[in-house]
Amino acid sequence: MTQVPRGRFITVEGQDGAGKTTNLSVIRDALERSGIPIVQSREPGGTPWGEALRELILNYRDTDIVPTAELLTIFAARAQHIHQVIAPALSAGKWVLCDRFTDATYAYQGGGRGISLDAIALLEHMVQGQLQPDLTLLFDVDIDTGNARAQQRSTADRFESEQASFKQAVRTRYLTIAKQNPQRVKVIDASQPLEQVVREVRSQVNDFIRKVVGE
Ligand code: T5A
Repeated sequence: MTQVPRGRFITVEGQDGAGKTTNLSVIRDALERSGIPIVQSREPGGTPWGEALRELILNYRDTDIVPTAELLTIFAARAQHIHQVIAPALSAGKWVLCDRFTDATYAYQGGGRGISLDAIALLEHMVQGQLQPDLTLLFDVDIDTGNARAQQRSTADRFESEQASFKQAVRTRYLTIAKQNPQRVKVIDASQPLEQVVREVRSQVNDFIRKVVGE
């Protein structure tokens, strides 16, 4: 019987400026060296409609956006992203590498905005069904270092403009998620020099590839 291929789903997470985007190319390179076909994407976004929503989510500033509206918009973009990009790629045996996914919703909308975990879990179930990342690299860095790095790079979006207490709550929630899901979520100490971070990222990804190939 022909074996139906099943891709794997890898996500990167962390506070703003932790170094996720910088390390995506390292992960991509490790996968490509192993001959793994990949699709790279990001959230919010990943589809033309989702990218339009991303612009609203990150940069719309004319009025206060209520947390529930923000949450629903993020899951709207995610529903389209899963339907149009993630699920078809995984079914075709490709690996999906995504810059943020639902852990970010638990961290930012749950930890940061204070929305209940039950409300997020309800939408997660509705939009994703059983779909979960197979591996998540969480780039963890203290708030001041994250702020300084994010400022180097671009003007602040709605989340980067938040108070230190919001950012601390985001970080705390991420670390809680990692503690609760030690098999899936690997914490990278992103305060280290970039060369050391890159070494750890390569090592985590190569371990994961070996594990999958050995299954
Ligand atoms: N969001 C998202 C939600 O609220 N809910 C959700 O459900 C989802 C999916 C998305 C925003 O949306 C929110 C969270 C986010 O605020 P984003 O583009 O993912 O926006 O957000 P950022 O975290 O801001 O992503 P960035 O690409 O801007 O930051 P990165 O990727 O963490 O950092 P990076 O790699 O760009 O690095 C920043 C700078 O630091 C340097 C880099 O060279 C760069 O200049 N750097 C280092 N310097 C020294 N040592 C190291 N180890 C370094 N690593 C990187």
